[in-house]
Amino acid sequence: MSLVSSALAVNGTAVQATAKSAVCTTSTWSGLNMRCEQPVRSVDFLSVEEFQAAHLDACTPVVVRGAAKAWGAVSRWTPAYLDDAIGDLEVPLRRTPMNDAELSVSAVHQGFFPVRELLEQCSSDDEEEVYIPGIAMKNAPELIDDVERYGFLAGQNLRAISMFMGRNTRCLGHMHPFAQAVLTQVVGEKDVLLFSPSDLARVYMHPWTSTGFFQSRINFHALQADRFPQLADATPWRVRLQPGDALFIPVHWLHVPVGIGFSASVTHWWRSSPGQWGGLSAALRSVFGTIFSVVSQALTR
Ligand SMILES: O=C(O)CCC(=O)C(=O)O
Repeated sequence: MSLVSSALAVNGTAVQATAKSAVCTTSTWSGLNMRCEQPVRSVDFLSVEEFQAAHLDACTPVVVRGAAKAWGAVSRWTPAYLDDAIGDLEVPLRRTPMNDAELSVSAVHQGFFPVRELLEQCSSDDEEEVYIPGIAMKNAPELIDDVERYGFLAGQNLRAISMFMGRNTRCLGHMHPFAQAVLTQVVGEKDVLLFSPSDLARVYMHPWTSTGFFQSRINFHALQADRFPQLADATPWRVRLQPGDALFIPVHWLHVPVGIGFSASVTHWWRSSPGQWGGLSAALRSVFGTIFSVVSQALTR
């Protein structure tokens, strides 16, 4: 069927990568200076203790290859299965304008549509982006048994699970002000570009006095590098996720996920503790940006 074949399609920039390769070999972010790129550490197993010491407390990402390969979601989440389960659910649609150098949520938000309609769009012959960001899994109870909990997260007080799906998805560059996250690739492949908290000053964040304080202004998907000269001094980290791979995205790390062809992912969330934060500047931005956003949203209501 056409939905399934679109699940196997790759965009023009993608090439094959083996399940073991931690660094992408694509030009997904062409125009980005990758001279000083860092690979994300890639492991086949992670104990609770090692996760805590080497990644959570050290505020450093890691990818656990095949961590979710036994999940029902990985074997069952075809477009037809998702349509049966949550086809009627109304969800937001995002699309990244490719001729704008700068992005904000208002530039990408396209309104709300039933999942069924968006899955149908994913099956069309073109390669246009169809991005369904962050469906709370509490709104998709039909799918929750397909998702499991990781052993290395034992002891973390998991707060929520979200799912992201679509075709050729292009997420805005953003960091989580307070949350720790594990992004699991369920269907298809996803490239993720990351920048550490020490690079936040070089990735052109929206002002902290705006509701987009946790987002970058840069359109990484159509990068006009000459508009953002300080980006050349930042160190990009990249990883390509295959179905079943789990990526730990530490608090305050800017990340830019790109789904290749049809893809679906799941994110587990929990609260960070201040000892795990990514430095003073990221902490101040998170605290004061959140206060500013809450107050300004309350005043405009
Ligand atoms: O996979 C995506 O498109 C977005 C995921 C994400 O940003 C996250 O899990 O924090």
